[in-house]
Amino acid sequence: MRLGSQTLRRLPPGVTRPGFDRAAVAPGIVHLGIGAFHRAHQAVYTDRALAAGDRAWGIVGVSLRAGETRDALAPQDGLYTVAVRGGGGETLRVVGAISTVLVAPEQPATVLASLSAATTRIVSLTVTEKGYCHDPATGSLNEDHPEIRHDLANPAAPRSAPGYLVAALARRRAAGLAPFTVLCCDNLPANGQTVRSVVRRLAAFSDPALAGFIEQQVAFPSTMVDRIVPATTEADRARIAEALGVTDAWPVVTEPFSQWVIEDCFSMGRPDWGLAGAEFVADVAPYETMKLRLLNGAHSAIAYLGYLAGYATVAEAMADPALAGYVEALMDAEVTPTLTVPPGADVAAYKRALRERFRNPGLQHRTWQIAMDGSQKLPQRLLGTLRDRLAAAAPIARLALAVAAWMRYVTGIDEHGRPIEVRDPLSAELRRRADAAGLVASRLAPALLAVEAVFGRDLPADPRFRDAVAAALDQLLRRGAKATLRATR
Ligand code: CS2
Repeated sequence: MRLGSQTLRRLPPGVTRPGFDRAAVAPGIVHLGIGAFHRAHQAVYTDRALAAGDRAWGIVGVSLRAGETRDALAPQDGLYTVAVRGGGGETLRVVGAISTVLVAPEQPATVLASLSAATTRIVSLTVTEKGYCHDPATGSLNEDHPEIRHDLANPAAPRSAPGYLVAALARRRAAGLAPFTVLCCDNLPANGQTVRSVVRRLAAFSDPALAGFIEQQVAFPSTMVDRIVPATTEADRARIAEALGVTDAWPVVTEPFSQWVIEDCFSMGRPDWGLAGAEFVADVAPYETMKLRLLNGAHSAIAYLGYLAGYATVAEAMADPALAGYVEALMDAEVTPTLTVPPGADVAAYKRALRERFRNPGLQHRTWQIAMDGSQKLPQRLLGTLRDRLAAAAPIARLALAVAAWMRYVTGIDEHGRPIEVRDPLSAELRRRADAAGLVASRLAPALLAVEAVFGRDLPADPRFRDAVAAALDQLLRRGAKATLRATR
């Protein structure tokens, strides 16, 4: 038997169900990128707001690529389970906020119609860093990106997330409808402004007046989103089915912690996400920098060093005292001094909680998963911190080691000579450069530092940075990650 509207009442009493009549909910949000993170984060906040009575904020999910989420959720009437795993075991909640899932490559016209509907007041996005087709080092639109080239040639039949936003905003403007709010929920720096500039730039090619309209009339609130959501495994599915008494083909597994800080500027209203703990503030920047640099910066360092050291998950890596000691020192000595602390925040407690979260034994968060798309992640997670440290003439050895571990990882060969499946939009270029340089730090480091889309021009020009990265890479190549970490703390 399958999870769905008809089987909801058969669920065991301990499972939380949607606290509202789903038939009475009208769609108000279109969400682009209906992956696990959205379903464990924003959809849960919306589910709670719907349960509190405001029924105008149902979610229409959109996949910009494959149809697997639609195929799994359609037979379940959009219902799925959020399994929260922490020290105290596992709790299950069935979320009812998502009414439909559309698959853009199969039904582009339906997606555009949905984005252009008068009832759509918010378009939110979790399309990952690379989904914005921007240059990670500068944040500006990458006009050579294959999807952007396609969308420039076919503005009314787009493929990219920015292309869909531009096409839908153009339609709304032509129809005299107010523009929706664009709510970016990806881990980009100044994510609202970044997405605004990408979308405005893309619009400017086909319609300069539309670009001006986007600049002046469309709200792009910035957000800080935080919840660790590893990819769901077969073992998760089996365990959750057992506990539910019905099959859920598409559950998500996450941690108890959840945070959402949002700049409160919405042009067509918003759900009362505050009921579920979202914080509305005037300036998200300090929250976002703290999160990107401490959590995500440490995550990427753990991913590359941990993977190289032979650890499959973050929790396993954190059980190595040398790695855990390095992470603590990285945060305390090199990241914390660069932060502007958000009002009322206790950074020491935040870091303690982070290390606890990384150790959560209930989560199987693969180092390989976090290692993905490093070219798109490094700038906001590690390189901004490095720039601040260099400007302050402060030590950077630990940050440089994380960058060197990324370099070692993208060679595609692990410490035992086995292949690494490197997933990254730049993987081919990175591999080409690494192969040409060979596993010699004095050649490999400069070859990869020359990737301008990641490092810009300033960092490779700074001898302090160049030398620190080359020295760390040399250690990694000679001694391996484990021994390097033992010597680094
Ligand atoms: C992780 C993030 O996969 C990754 O790169 O660092 O997904 C991380 O788990 C979230 O940002 C936590 O909020």
